[in-house]
Amino acid sequence: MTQIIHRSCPTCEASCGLTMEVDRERGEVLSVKGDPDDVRSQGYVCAKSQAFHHIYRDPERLRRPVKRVGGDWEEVSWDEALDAVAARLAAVRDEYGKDAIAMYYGNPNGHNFHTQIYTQLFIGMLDTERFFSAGSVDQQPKNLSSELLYGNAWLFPVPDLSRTDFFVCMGGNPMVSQGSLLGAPDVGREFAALRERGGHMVVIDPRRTETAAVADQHLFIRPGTDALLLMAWVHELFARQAVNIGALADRVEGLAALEELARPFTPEAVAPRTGVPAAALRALVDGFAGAQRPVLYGRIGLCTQAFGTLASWLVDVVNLLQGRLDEEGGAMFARPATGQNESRGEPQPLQHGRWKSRARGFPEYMSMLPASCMAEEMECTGADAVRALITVAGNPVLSVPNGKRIDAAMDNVEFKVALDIYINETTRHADYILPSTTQLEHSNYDFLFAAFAQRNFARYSPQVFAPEPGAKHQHEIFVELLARMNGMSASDLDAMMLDGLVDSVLPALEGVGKEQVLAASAHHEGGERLLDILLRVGPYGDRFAAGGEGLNLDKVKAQPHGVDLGPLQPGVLPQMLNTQDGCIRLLHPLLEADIARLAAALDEPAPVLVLIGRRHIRDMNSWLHNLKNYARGADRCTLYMHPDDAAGRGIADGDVAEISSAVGRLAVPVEYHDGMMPGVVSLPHGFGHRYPGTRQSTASGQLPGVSANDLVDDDALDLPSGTSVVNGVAVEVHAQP
Ligand SMILES: Nc1nc2c(c(=O)[nH]1)N[C@H]1C(S)=C(S)[C@@H](COP(=O)(O)OP(=O)(O)OC[C@H]3O[C@@H](n4cnc5c(=O)[nH]c(N)nc54)[C@H](O)[C@@H]3O)O[C@H]1N2
Ligand SMILES: Nc1nc2c(c(=O)[nH]1)N[C@H]1C(S)=C(S)[C@@H](COP(=O)(O)OP(=O)(O)OC[C@H]3O[C@@H](n4cnc5c(=O)[nH]c(N)nc54)[C@H](O)[C@@H]3O)O[C@H]1N2
Ligand code: SF4
Ligand SMILES: [Mo]
Repeated sequence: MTQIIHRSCPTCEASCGLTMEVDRERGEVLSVKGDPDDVRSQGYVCAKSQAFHHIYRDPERLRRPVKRVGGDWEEVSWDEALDAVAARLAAVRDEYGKDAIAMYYGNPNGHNFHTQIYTQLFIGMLDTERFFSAGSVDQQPKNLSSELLYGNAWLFPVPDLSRTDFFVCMGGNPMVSQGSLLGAPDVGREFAALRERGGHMVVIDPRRTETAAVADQHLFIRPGTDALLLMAWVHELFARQAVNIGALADRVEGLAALEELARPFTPEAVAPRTGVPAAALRALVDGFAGAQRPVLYGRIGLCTQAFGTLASWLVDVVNLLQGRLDEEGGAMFARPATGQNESRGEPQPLQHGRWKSRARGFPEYMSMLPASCMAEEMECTGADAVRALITVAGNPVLSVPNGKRIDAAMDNVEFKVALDIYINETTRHADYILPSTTQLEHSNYDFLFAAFAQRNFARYSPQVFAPEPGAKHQHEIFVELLARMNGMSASDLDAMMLDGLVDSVLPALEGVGKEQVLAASAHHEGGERLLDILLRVGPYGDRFAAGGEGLNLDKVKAQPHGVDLGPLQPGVLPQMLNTQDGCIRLLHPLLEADIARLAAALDEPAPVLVLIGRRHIRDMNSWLHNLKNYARGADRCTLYMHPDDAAGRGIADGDVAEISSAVGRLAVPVEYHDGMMPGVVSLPHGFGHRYPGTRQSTASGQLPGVSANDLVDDDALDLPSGTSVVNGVAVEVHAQP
């Protein structure tokens, strides 16, 4: 029998609403379409909306644990696999210490509510100093900037696209990525509406991107120089006496020191490095100042570069200095129903530098070491050796700089386990692979991305198909491993989670006791019970008042198209700030030290040719390539080159050329692209499905491509945050003989 189910797409941050026609008995998805009644996306979907049910169906996806036997794989029972893995991990920990276990955490974890809520438990109990994640090839500079400015590493200002009249986009390509840290289904519609109401849109990017194509103006910038451009913008604001903070003025500290630090960065001084003429920058500053509701937005191109933290921080500073932070049409703060953006009362000290990596002594940030340090840590020997590696929904061999070195270093590690659903470039090394259920087999809640969405909303997604008997959800795998490693029962650990959560919310619930919280949420199970509690304590919650107003999970579940909680509100930041004494301190020694490094960079010679990345609408990092409907079409793993750069090197359109960097060398087809800034070439990441022993025959057969990360130098880091520099990599390109 066919049934209609509404849920959100778990593939990217937009989290579009879907209408799925399914036959539950036969486990078949008959169609997936945009849900016209979804409170946010109103029917919009992109080409990847079909991805997750094809993943569910993919015959090469793992459904049961596998164990490596020589060069082959053998299916084993869950009990056998969990017992064996837990025993080995516990033995390593007991003999060599907790830091002999390394762990890498990948991006899909962020799209699964249950995994997210159990993550703290898993990471906390493993407690390894060798913890790496995709975050340090992504948003970690923004985390650091937010932690320094607002006291909450996950409190990100989002550009209020529906009300701005002047939108400046740097280092993001939302027309393809569908928006990141700005949560908007159908951003194309937002941009069209902006222009229809007479607004103006500027894109600053080393490539004339798909987003630049729908903007009023595009400015080329040399990769990695955004912090220089933005410091010059700040310089201009002080020089023009145009700093006007507005409502937050009383809370901002450090203006005089910032003015002093910005002094050397005049538009003329930075122009030779940025490639943006001083007059063009001044015109941009004029345009922004002359608009009613301007806003500046920066994304991954600003994070994963040499001055990622400074550039990310300066985006907020530029908005703040012009009164555009926490204001309508400016950079605003979402208020997710699960409460993670609310002030937590007690300011926490900055989590930075509490320990260092063994090999290069790089400081930890947010309990993590840079993913770019992973290979060298696995190369350590003796007392510092990594003896076991856990990867959780991640593919660092393709997604992390110098992936070939990671691939080789994995051979040094005696025991490896992957919590993953495919045998791919990374997991092929594992001794055991423990595959979780996939998205259709569990419920979901749009948790992380509601914290930086364009509108406040709450959205529950029901489970579509019952998992195969015995199959495990990711968080169950976490719990079962921890239980076995620590001689506890899984139910003890679940009880610990519930207890910890209830204790943490009680102080915010005057007059409500623990018993009441437990009784009122008792009809929900597992992670859903935790979700119910978070919703009820959150800013729209019913606060456990029976029959009262306010949200709880039952009410959210009753709204299959999502609950609209209204547009973002101005003036919410003071209640969200978590800094000492409630002030926004503009500067911090980490930033000041990096501004000195930035000043020194003004005089350094620039490489002749540099590499940047790009994304394609049908890709999602490295992991959708095994789906036939996304593997079709022309090769998209090509090197975009400006025709002059290519012709000058004797390379014709379509030729296979050799590209080399400090760490690697690849042969790749060149595609002429007059939208490239001269001196800049572009290659997408997530390809390179060429390793033996994987089980993704469509990926390796139909679009293997090459891995951009075989060219990216793992030595190069944004120093304050430890984020990989994947944009602005010095390369050479030669015609092949
Ligand atoms: N050069 C360059 N490198 C980059 C970037 C770039 O722009 N340029 N971007 C970076 C960014 S932003 C990111 S987020 C990272 C991504 O880096 P990663 O997260 O390491 O890589 P992915 O390719 O997303 O790998 C996802 C893995 O999760 C598995 N998986 C998918 N769904 C599930 C599931 O439901 N359960 C389990 N257990 N496993 C699952 C897949 O099989 C795959 O192995 O890449 C980064 N790397
Ligand atoms: N289709 C698709 N969508 C995705 C993903 C995907 O792989 N495919 N990945 C998802 C993930 S994990 C993330 S984190 C988001 C990322 O979302 P976005 O940040 O929008 O990602 P990109 O499309 O890589 O855009 C980065 C832009 O920065 C530019 N750039 C590179 N270097 C510089 C520089 O030095 N300065 C400036 N100003 N610009 C620079 C690039 O040319 C590119 O246009 O996308 C998500 N959405
Ligand atoms: S934009 Fe596409 S991939 Fe992203 S949530 Fe919407 S349908 Fe899914
Ligand atoms: Mo990402």
